[in-house]
Amino acid sequence: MRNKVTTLDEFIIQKQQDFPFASGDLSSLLRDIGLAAKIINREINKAGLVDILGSTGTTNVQDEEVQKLDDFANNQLIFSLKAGGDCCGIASEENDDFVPCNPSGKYIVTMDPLDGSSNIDVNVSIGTIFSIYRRISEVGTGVETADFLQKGKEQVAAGYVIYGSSTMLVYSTGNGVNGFTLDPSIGEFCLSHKDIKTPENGKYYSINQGYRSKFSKGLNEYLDYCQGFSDEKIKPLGLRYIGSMVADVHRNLIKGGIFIYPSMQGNPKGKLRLVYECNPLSYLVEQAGGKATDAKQRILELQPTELHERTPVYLGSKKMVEKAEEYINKKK
Ligand code: P6P
Repeated sequence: MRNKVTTLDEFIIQKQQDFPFASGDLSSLLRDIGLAAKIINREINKAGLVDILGSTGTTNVQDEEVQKLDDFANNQLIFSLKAGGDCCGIASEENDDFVPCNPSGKYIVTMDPLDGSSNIDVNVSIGTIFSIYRRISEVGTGVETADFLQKGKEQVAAGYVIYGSSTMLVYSTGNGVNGFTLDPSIGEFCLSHKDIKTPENGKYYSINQGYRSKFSKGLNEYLDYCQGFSDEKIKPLGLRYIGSMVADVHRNLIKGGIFIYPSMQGNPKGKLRLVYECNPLSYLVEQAGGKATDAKQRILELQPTELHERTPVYLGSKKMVEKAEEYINKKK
């Protein structure tokens, strides 16, 4: 007899019963995202077969070439969230400004609709990242910029979808992290990774070492430590860097490890965006028992000042982040 399968929708409804006074709007919003993810997954899986690979020939606010699947994912998520009616506004990596939705909605969403898009054409895992906050502006009025610039610790939910060897949706509403694997035979995300806890130590570190000449002295000393060259003489760690944040963070979340995109010469704030990449993934990592900082401050405590701002990020196994901070902040 097969074990009972718990679908994402069933799980969300079960969890909602833990909050008897919940109106169900957040549950409904999460289901809207799950639906969009299934439709995006379908397009990604046939990307090699139809003309949706490649670039649209346009660039986004990051001055990055917009891939056709980026556009499709962005439009699908916006459509699904607008149709659901629980969201009053969306901030997306693909849109210069936020997208107003239903003024009666109680929540806002920030998202990177398809992170790692440079990997789309070469069949490497990519991901969708999302964050949900209660709006701070008055329900019934137009959403405002301040709604999107809340500190990450105000998130009521966050998650990602990884389109990899299998497609998974991993999310938290503040009571732990759960992972759901898409079963294409029934078109449902099914609970497969209950209550994910990230190991407090790990054997992988993820960073683009191609930029070492631009890193600080302390960070390079940490990398020497990782490779077994320091006086601490540790067993060298494995370098795993896919160049797709969701894929690197997902592996490290499950197996243990640290993901770093640091400040560097020419890019003091690094590359990754605070509002719709680092905040949601930091929320999840903390919910799974890990740590997320900019080498000095907790990511979730940073005060955003504009939608597309960037931040250095060190996130993953708690003891690994602390070790990296020790090297980077060592008194010269
Ligand atoms: P680099 C993908 O473009 C992305 O935004 C993240 O998914 C990834 O971790 C990072 O950039 C890779 O950047 O500079 O190492 O190619």
